[in-house]
Amino acid sequence: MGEPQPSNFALAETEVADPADGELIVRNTFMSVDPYMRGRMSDAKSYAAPYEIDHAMHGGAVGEVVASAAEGFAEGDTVLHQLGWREYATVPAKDARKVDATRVSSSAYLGVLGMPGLTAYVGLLDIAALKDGDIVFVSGAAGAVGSVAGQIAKLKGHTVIGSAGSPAKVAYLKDELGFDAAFDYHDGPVHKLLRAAAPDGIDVYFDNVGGDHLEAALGSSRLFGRTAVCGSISTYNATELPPGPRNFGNVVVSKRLTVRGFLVLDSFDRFPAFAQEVGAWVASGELKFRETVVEGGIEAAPQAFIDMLNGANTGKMVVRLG
Ligand code: NAP
Ligand code: FER
Repeated sequence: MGEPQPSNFALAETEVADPADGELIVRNTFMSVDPYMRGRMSDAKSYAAPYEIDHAMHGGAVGEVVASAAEGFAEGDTVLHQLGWREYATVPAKDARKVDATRVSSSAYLGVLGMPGLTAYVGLLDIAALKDGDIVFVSGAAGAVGSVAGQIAKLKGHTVIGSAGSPAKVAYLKDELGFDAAFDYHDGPVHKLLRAAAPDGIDVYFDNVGGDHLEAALGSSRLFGRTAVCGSISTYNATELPPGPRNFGNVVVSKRLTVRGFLVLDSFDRFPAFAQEVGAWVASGELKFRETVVEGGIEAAPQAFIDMLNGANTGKMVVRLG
């Protein structure tokens, strides 16, 4: 289908009934737009069922409980749940989690303190098995996942290289997030840009982008390097299969590389460790985060999603509702 178009979306109005036993009515205050939603707009075989035509889309959201028929939840509570893409949600209480919005904006639970942050944490520490001395390369480094992955690696004492899609993002990585080197992937062939930014090579590649980034990172990997394949956003709007990394067979064997894909849903048991470690860094200000907050309500959400896929965000993109 290529790039999503505004005409792929429709806005609908419906009545919100009183909550049944065990349900909450939540007025959503922020909804998330995420790359994985592009995958759910296609019926290609995947790990998750596609969105259904003429049904509401869904995804991460935070909001305020306005009516509760569930024990443990009261009006005024701030909750995180998975029924975004709507202003009011009828949420089974078992699918809602109370969050503390007194010290950070509730939107942080959609980004640095939520699914994207956990993805960075497990991808880097568990999947890539980060160890002392590793040189780390992160693509999509100014985004929600990448900005956390790169900073965790910095906080653990590593040399970190990042790539992103604009000079402003490169400056953000170097000047604000403390990356050792960063490049704009539009400035030339990625393998040359990476070679210049990481002349000694890399040990860990956190892949958010795929395509020529993956090929370049495998080419720059040192012996026993590890790649955590988190996503391949450069291919999500492709209308035909992209070419594989052409160097795959050669370099994976000769350099004994590990290339491992993962989904955050397999690692929810790591949430407590993540919340403690990353939560402390956020609280102390050692781990910084930016959000791109789109105003304009639910009407603005489709374009925000399209713009996120095209790089309009720095850090996590969310849409403010209500
Ligand atoms: P994000 O990075 O905040 O936003 C997407 C970014 O992708 C854009 O800002 C854009 O930044 C970049 N991009 C778009 N087209 C590109 C291209 N052709 N080449 C290079 N970069 C491109 O999104 P996110 O939520 O943090 O997700 C990042 C990646 O993690 C995605 O691949 C996503 O699918 C994946 N993910 C995986 C899991 C999992 O469980 N495996 C969970 C969450 C996310 P630029 O300006 O830099 O181009
Ligand atoms: C999840 C597993 C994976 C999830 C999101 C993803 C919302 C994202 C995958 C991707 O972007 O490729 O449970 O929850």
